[in-house]
Amino acid sequence: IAGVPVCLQVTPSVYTQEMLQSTEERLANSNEVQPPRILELLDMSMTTHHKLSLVDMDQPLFQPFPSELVFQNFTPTQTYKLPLLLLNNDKVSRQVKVEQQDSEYFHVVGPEDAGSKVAPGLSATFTVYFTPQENKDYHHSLVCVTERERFEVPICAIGPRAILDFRDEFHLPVCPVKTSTQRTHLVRNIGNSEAKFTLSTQRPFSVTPSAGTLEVGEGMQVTVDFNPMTIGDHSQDLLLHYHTGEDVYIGLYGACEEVNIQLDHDFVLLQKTYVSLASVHTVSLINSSGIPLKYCWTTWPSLQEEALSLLRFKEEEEEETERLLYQCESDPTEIHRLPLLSRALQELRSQAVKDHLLALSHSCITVEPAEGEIWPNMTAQFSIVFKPEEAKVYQQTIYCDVAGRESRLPLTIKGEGLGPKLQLNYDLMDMKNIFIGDKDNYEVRLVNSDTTFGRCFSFSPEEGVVPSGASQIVMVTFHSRVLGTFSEDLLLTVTGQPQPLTLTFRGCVIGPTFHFNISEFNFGDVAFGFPQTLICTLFNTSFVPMTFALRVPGDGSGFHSMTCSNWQGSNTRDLRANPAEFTISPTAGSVRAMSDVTIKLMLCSNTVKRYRLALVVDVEGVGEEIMTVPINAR
Ligand SMILES: *[C@@H]1O[C@H](CO)[C@@H](O)[C@H](O)[C@H]1NC(C)=O
Ligand SMILES: *[C@@H]1O[C@H](CO)[C@@H](O)[C@H](O)[C@H]1NC(C)=O
Ligand SMILES: *[C@@H]1O[C@H](CO)[C@@H](O)[C@H](O)[C@H]1NC(C)=O
Ligand SMILES: CC(=O)N[C@H]1CO[C@H](CO)[C@@H](O)[C@@H]1O
Repeated sequence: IAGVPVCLQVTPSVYTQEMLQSTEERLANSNEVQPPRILELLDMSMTTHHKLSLVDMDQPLFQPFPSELVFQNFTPTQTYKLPLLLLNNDKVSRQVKVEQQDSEYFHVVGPEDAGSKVAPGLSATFTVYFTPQENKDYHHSLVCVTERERFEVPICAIGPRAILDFRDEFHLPVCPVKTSTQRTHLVRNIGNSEAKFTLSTQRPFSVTPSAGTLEVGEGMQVTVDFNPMTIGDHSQDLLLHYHTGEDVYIGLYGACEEVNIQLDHDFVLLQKTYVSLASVHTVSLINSSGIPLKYCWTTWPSLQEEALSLLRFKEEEEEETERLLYQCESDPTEIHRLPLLSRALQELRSQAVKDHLLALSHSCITVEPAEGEIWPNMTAQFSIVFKPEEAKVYQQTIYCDVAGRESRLPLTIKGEGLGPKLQLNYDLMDMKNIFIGDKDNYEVRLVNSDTTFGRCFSFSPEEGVVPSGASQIVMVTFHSRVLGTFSEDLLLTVTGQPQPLTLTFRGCVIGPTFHFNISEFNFGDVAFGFPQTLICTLFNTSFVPMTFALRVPGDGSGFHSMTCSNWQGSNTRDLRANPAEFTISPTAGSVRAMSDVTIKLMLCSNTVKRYRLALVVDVEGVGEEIMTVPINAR
């Protein structure tokens, strides 16, 4: 950028000094020599017979001095002049001239002996005149022609400039790590133009304001903040950029140290604690500093790991979003779900950020308060609350991220959860024989409680809470619809007790018991065609009602020879019908528990023969032919 001093990285004092110099002072102070820009190489055979030169091709035969002509602090309409020396760098005499360029403001006057050769090591002196019309920047360039090349010498006239009187260096107060210090400086515009500028720097420094405008003579406060995350010396440049193009660099320096703040313990052994109960232990964070310090408990050992894990979460989230988009591409009807899902993802993310702070509050070991500030001369007390959910050993390391300490302070916590000491008052119940369909109730006394399920067992209550030292009666009901022996383990699950308690029930499910008051039906000799009836009683000796059916297998299945008076008729109707000869009353029925029923069995013989049959009893739900009673007749 035109007008920028040759040395680009200037400090405020160098800039101020340069800007306040007169054109002559500036010239007197500029001693840097830079090779000019070569515009064109010429054919030397046209101009000279010394076609060889010792000067490198990337350098012109003549070196201009100064390398750049700078006019500054000028007044319009006055004329200023600067000498331009062109030094012959070659070992032979060479010619040089300055091409006259059209310019209202710049004018070059050559030496008296213009056109003659310049001896090696000597220089031709030109004078450049500058007559400005306004107080502003001017740019121009002179073109010098030697026997070998044309090169350019820039001229610039620096108009009014703003100058902010920054110091060259800002030294910030020593800062405890992860805290911040600041320094404010009043800067004034001591230049002769309005200042429009920007200020920028890099961490751990920051600056306010980041941009501003200052009229000539006005001042404003500029504050530099120092917020180091690591101990040691820190330095950065504060870049002041003027809208006229100049950059000025101000050095920022700060030292960062740790303060004496620590936990009173780095290991805590908690009391053994019963599941569902809580124990509390206190740890202290002891200050030794005179400033308030912020702290926060976390499960991440370092900022790096924290950042990594959040990054990983973010990646997962992006993958999920990509998956959804892909899904929407393949199934456009899914698109309406997208806003919904992205909202769900957002919630998930904010939850993750929350978890980062409250990570501890979800676990069995919590710290309260999880974040806050310790005031000077105070000790922060933290309650480590241990609420085990299982009977096991818990061990966890948590970290206190506190300002004033670079690394997070670890605290290892160990605790043991104790399960409830629950006992059953018996662990085996022999139920012996149980009638099918019967309901049996048993009382289980538990010295603390909770329950589980068995196939035919039901419980009351199914679950509950047993205060320590108390007992709870659990009613176990057994109701079976199938026969057979069984041995069933009932498991009692106790919250916090790793192994369930086992209570074994065993027994045998049997059918109803019953009997008749006779051992056989003996009709003896019966007359053909004359009905004869025997009466007996069916006793139910069980505690459940019984539904029965009675029949005589082998009896005729055809038309019933009900009465002997009908006999002749029926005989003539169907002799080959093989009619039923036995009539049972009732053929089926139900006997209440501990009850009886009277059974009538009538034989109306239809054949001349000896009867050796039986009355059989079927019992519903149990089986057929559970009992047989022999029938004899002739
Ligand atoms: C920090 O707090 C403790 C406890 O209140 C106090 O004894 C100590 O003096 C404080 N530290 C300093 C440096 O004042
Ligand atoms: C801390 O305590 C010390 C001793 O009691 C006292 O001299 C000092 O002023 C206190 N500092 C603050 C910031 O309160
Ligand atoms: C069986 O019971 C029936 C009806 O109650 C009765 O008539 C009969 O005498 C009883 N028989 C015997 C052997 O007790
Ligand atoms: C074994 C038993 O108690 N059986 C009973 C069946 O029912 C009759 C009638 O009520 C009783 O007399 C029996 O004692």
